[in-house]
Order: sequence, then structure tokens, then C-alpha cells
Amino acid sequence: MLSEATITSRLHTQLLGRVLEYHAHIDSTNTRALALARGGAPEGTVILAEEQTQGRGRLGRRWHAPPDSSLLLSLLLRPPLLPRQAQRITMICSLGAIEAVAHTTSLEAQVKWPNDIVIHGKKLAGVLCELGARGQELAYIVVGMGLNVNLDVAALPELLAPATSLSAELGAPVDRLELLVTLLEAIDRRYARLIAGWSPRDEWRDRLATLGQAVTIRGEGEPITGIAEDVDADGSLCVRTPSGELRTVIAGDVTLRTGHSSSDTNKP
Ligand code: BT5
Repeated sequence: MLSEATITSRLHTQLLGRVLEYHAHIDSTNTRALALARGGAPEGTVILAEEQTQGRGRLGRRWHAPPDSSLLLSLLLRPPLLPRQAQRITMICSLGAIEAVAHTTSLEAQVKWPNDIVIHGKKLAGVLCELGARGQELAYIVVGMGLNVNLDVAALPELLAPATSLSAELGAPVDRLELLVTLLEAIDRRYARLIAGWSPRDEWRDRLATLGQAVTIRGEGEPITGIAEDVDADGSLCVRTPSGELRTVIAGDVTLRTGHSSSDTNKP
């Protein structure tokens, strides 16, 4: 079991975890973080849980995690960004997860556009980003992350796509505290840089497993089929269609199909 005291004593961050709640059981860390956000909680608030009874994925889907097996957390941030730039926050969180995985296990994870973290094409973690807007501006963003650490994915029900965990990849259990601390520190560093004007686009692009692949993207209107060529500063995917046209698909607005797998994203 993790505990608030052990996490706080190990954590060296500027912002993340300055308020930290740890729950043995909760409905959903995102639901809790959204309620705190609406109540004016400070950015940097982190909600952690060992077990969720209503763990959420995108578009009403479920997130499954046996007790004590995973990292289940939500971060509350109030970045000076526009709602259409919110994917930048997902980008730094995914990059933080990839860094933490590499540091703790030497495994190399990648991003499956737009929001999944995969190892060898299998889903290791999912990110659920939920926003609040004030007029044209972003009032808050809650980033929920579920990362499979020490679990047998064969026990997970109703998976849309192949999944994996760190212990399954390594054949040995992983220290969740070290992984968590490294994750929060890696995101914290990138968040400070982002606020100072840095774009995570190039680093994120280098970690994208989707580029060069044939994709079909279903959103509003006609599906777009083509080769995923690039991403822009806001994480939108640039797809070269068979007619040679380059179409830009916003991360928050689509269903992606690559090969046999699929994923959907919430509208920001
Ligand atoms: C996601 O949704 O991948 C975002 C998941 C975010 C979960 C975190 S946990 C902490 C925080 N609090 C919450 O309530 N949620 C966040 P999506 O792309 O819609 O993927 C959901 C789909 O992934 C499901 O329909 C399953 O097919 C599959 N799935 C469920 N649990 C999984 C797991 N542990 N590992 C891999 N795939 C899983």
C-alpha cells in the first residue's frame, strides 16, 4: 500500500502534490478532482486511489484496476491555455509517464495517438482529460491517469484492445512508490517549462507510435483515411489522404482506427 506520508516525504516537486489526497477506495479520482476544481482547490492538487468503484475511461467507458495493482491518479491544473490547447497537458502527462517507466524499469513505452500509452502496441496506461472553461478561457483541467503496474491483464474484463502491465512485461513486480514519485516529478518539470513557453510537441512527436501508420479517423462527417504524417503544436494529427491532401484532425474530436485496435477521445 502507498501512503500519503511516504509519498510526500519522497516527492520533490514545485507544484504537483502540494495538496495530496490518498484514498483506499473512491468512486473515481477524476470525479473527486473535478468537484475540488469547481470548489476552487489550488492547481497542483493530486488525488490518488488504490481502488475505484467507478473508474472512468472516455466516452462513458470503464477503467478497470484490481486493488493495489496500479497507479490511479488525477491531477488538477489551471494552465494559462485556451481550451483548444488542452491536449498540451495530456502530452506532458504522457511524456512524464514514459519517462517514469523508463527510469523505474528501463522499458520503452510510446504514445498511441492521442491519449494511450503503449508498450509493443499493448495498452499500458490511459489518460482521461476533463476541462472546465470560463468564457473563452480554460478554468481548470483534470488529468486522470490509470497505469497498469503489478497486474495480470488476463483478469481484466471487456478490453477493446490488447493490454499489458509493467510486471507482465518484466516478469517481476515494480515499486509503485518510485514510479509514482518519478511520474509526478517528470510531469512537474514539464509543466513548469510549458508555463514558461516551451512546446512539448517535438518530444511528444518522437514518442508517437502512430506516425507512418495507415489510419481511419471517424468523427463528425465523413471518415478520414490516410497515412498519419505528423502532429502539430496542439497534438492534432496531420493525415495524408490518398488524394494527396493533408488533413488536420483535432485530438479531442475523433475515433481512431489503426489495424485492429481503436480508441475514442472526449471532446475537450
Ligand atoms: C482511457 O479511456 O484510457 C482513460 C482511462 C483513465 C483512467 C483513469 S484512472 C484514474 C482516473 N480516474 C478515473 O475515473 N479515470 C482516470 P479509454 O481510451 O476510453 O479506454 C477505456 C477502455 O480501455 C475500456 O473500454 C477497456 O476496453 C480498456 N481498459 C479498461 N481498463 C483497462 C486497463 N486497466 N488496461 C488496459 N485497458 C483497459
